[in-house]
Amino acid sequence: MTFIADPALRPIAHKVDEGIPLSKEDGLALLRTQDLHTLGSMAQRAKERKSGRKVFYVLNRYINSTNVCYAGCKFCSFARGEKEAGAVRMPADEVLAKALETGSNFNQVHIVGGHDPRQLSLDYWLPLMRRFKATLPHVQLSLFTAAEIDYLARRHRLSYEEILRDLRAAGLDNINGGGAEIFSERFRKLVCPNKVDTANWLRIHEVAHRAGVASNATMLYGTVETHEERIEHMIALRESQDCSPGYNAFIPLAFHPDGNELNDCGWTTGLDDIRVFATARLMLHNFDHIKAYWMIQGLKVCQVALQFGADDMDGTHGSTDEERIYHSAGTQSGQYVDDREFRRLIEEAGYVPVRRNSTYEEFPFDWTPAAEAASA
Ligand code: V47
Repeated sequence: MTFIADPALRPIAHKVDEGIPLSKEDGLALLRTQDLHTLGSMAQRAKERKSGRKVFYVLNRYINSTNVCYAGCKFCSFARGEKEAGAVRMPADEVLAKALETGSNFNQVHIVGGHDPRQLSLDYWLPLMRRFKATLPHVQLSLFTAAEIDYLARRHRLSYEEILRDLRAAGLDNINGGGAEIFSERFRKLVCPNKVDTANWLRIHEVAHRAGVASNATMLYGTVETHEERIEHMIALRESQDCSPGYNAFIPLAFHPDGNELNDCGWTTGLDDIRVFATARLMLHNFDHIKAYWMIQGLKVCQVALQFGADDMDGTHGSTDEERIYHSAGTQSGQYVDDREFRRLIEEAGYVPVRRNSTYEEFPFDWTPAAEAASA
């Protein structure tokens, strides 16, 4: 390591080189440093130890199957009451038809929705998941967040073990990382009191991992959380990964303020975004991937994040009008990015683009299910 301007980062650089887990105080120093050169180079070295020169993306189809939700989270601009203007609730046939519009050359369907008393039920999801697997067997199902699984379990009076066993048997490959918000009871009481609590969020992911379902984890930052709470959130995830491995990626979610009750918090800044990516890469030594999700921080910040520890840009999304969580909250990102654009951005950042699925199996760029079937 060359010259380190911020003296607070010197002992951290040593720990990173020796593979020693970072403490809460280290995390705070990383989040607050002005020495972005050192921060970036430490995070980049940590990234390269995990994934070398690779940066991942997935050809996928993204769908919000329902925005009907009564959880009442204050950061949310997406939720609607079922009779409210703008409520969208897709019948199962429509969800499958939307995925099929994408053709067959994709490797993941990513679906999240609200706590919708009509749609969020096993009677809706289990048959739909089986139809997906019968029609598109090469497409991995990345469905629900832990908040939705908690809702399903309570609704059907099943334990997390039972519900995850049923979802796995119907084809669930991966649980999305949402619903985590910030793992602080102070924060949750203020911002999302009706959502699954921290202990149960973590337990659902741990039970899922033991049932053979992989998962992601997120952190919503830029509202009323403190720096300490951000770092405690990362440490809770690190401990959960140690106790029950199965998290693939950590995804920092920058707050979007349009049209929700936390509007006064405003937008995150580019520097805060970059510090969060790098800090996450360094704190979460037992997570293989840090995802810079282009729709959330924007393609430009996400490309820079590749030099600050991120090694994944998420997916193409495969549609022109589907995403509503971030589009109802003011994102300036579009709805679709093609794989050539991912490759251009990744190569310009000095890395090698790699096509993946939800569980990070790798595919050649020109992989198609038809070509695979022909070569089998
Ligand atoms: O939990 C909602 C967030 C999450 C806002 O696993 C907001 O790859 C910012 O699960 N500003 C749901 N964030 C989305 C989700 C997700 C997102 C990206 C990647 C993955 C993955 C999963 O969306 C919620 C909440 O934290 N969210 N509203 C908002 N205004």
